[in-house]
Amino acid sequence: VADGGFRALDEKSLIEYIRATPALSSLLGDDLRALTVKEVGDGNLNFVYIVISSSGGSIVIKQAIPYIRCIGESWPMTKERAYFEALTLREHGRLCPAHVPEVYHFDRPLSLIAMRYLKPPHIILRKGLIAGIEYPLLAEHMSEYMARTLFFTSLLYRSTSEHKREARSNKFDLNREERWREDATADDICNGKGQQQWGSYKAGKQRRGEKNRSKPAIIAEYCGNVELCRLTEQVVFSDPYKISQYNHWTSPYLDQDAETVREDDILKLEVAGLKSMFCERAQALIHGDLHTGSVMVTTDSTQVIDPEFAFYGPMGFDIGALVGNLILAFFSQDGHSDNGKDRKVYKQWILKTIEDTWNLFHKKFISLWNEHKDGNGEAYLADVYKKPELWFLVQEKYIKDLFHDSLGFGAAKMIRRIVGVAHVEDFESITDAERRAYCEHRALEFAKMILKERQRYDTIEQITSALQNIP
Ligand code: ADP
Ligand code: SR1
Ligand code: MG
Ligand code: MG
Ligand code: MG
Repeated sequence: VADGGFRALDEKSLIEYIRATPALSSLLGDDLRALTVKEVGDGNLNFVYIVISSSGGSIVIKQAIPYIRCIGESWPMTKERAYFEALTLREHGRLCPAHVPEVYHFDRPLSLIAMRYLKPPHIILRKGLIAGIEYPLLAEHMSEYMARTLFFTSLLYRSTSEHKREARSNKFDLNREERWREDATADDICNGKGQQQWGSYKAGKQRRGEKNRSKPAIIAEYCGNVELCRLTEQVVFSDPYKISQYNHWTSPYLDQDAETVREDDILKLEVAGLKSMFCERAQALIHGDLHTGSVMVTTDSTQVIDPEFAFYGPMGFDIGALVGNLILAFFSQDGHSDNGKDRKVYKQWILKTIEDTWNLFHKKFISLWNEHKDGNGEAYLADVYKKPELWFLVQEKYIKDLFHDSLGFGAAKMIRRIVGVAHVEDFESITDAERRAYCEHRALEFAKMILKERQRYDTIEQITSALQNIP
C-alpha cells in the first residue's frame, strides 16, 4: 500500500474527517456541530482520540503515525501496524466478542481505526493495579480471551491448509462465513463486511463482473507485520543483553544489575532459545503485546485493546506477557504501600489472580480441545484421540511445554521492562529512586531465576509460593 493519502490528524482535522465519513458521522448522531475531541494516547506508539457528540454518541479513533511516538521521528516505524491491529481486533473479536471492543471503521491510507469507546469506569488495568484495586473477574475473563483466541487459531482446531490458507479447490465443506472469508480480502474483513453482508456483497461483485482479489491469507498475511515483530526481537530479546543507546535503568542503583544482565551467558543462551521460538513458531494468532497496559477493566468488564503486534507466534508469548506484567505489579506494590495503605492483602490478591489466570486458562483450553477433537485440527494423529491414556499424555505434554514457554517469555518481558527501552508505570510512578530500584532489583532477580530455571517448576502454585517466600 502506497503512503499516498496519509496525513497525521489532530483534534481539529479529525472533526472534519468525521463529518466527511458517513460510517462515523452516523454513529455519532445527527448533530455534528458540537463534537468534543480529546487526545488521550498514553501508550508508546500511537495517537488515540475520544470523540463524543452532543447527542451522546461516542467513538474512539486510533491513528498510527510513521514513527514510534515515545521516541520521536528518529525511530521510523511502519504505520501499516494499524492494518494488523484492525485485522486482529476483528479476528479476536469474532472469537471472543465479550472481551474485544468492536471495530466500526478502518481507513488503511490514514492508518486509522474507529472502535467502541470503553467508557469510564473502564481504566487501564496497569493503573488499577497501581491504585490497588481488585478485579474479581479478571482471571476468568483473561483466561477466556486467551483460551479462545489461541485455541481457535491453532492447529488443534484448524487443518494445516486452513492455518496457512493455501488455495483450496473444494469449498463445499465451508460454511457461509468461511466462504465469505475465502472470497474477501483482508481489507474487506477489516472494514466489517462480515457474515451478514456476505450475500449482498458477493452479489454486487458478480453484478459488476469484478474478480475476487487476493485471499485473506492467514499466516501469510501476518508475515507482513515483520517490522513490529522486528521491534520486539530488538527490544525484548536483544537490546537488554547488550549495550544499546535506548537502554536505561534506575541509575546508579541498578548499574551493576544492568551490567550483570549483559554479562550472563546462561541468560543469553536462554533468551536466544526464546527468540528463536518467537521468530520461528507459528503456533497461533497471538496478540503480541498483551501486557497490563493493553487491558481495560471495570469490576465486571475486561476488554483487550492494542493488538498491533499481532502475528502467528508462540502462545506462551501472550500468556507470559500477562503473567510477567502481573508479577511486575506484585513487585512494585512495596513502592506504593505508603499513605497509610498496606498492600499485603493486595499482593495476595495479585498472586491468587496469577494462579487463577493460568489454572482457568488450562481448564478452558483443554475443554475447547476436548470439545473439538473431531474437528479439522491436524496437529495430532486421529489415533491419538481414540486412546484416552495417550490423549491425556499428549495434552499433558502440550500444556507443560506451554507453561514453560509462558514462564520464559514472561521472565524475558520482565527483564526488558527494567533494563530496556520501554519501562512500566508500575515502577516509574515510584518517585523515590532508591525505593524504585529496590523493587526493580527484586523483580529482576526473580525474572533471571525463572528464565534460567523454569523447567524445575511444574505448577503455577510453585511460582506464586516462590514469590511469597522471597525474603
Ligand atoms: P498504543 O498502541 O500507543 O499503546 P493504545 O491502543 O494502548 O495505544 O491506547 C492508548 C490509550 O488510549 C490507552 O491506554 C487507553 O487509555 C486509551 N484507549 C485506547 N483504546 C481505547 C478505547 N477503545 N476506549 C477507551 N480508551 C481507549
Ligand atoms: C520502543 S519499544 C515500545 C514498546 O511499546 C509497545 O507497547 C511494545 O511493548 C513495545 O515493545
Ligand atoms: Mg498500548
Ligand atoms: Mg500499541
Ligand atoms: Mg511486556
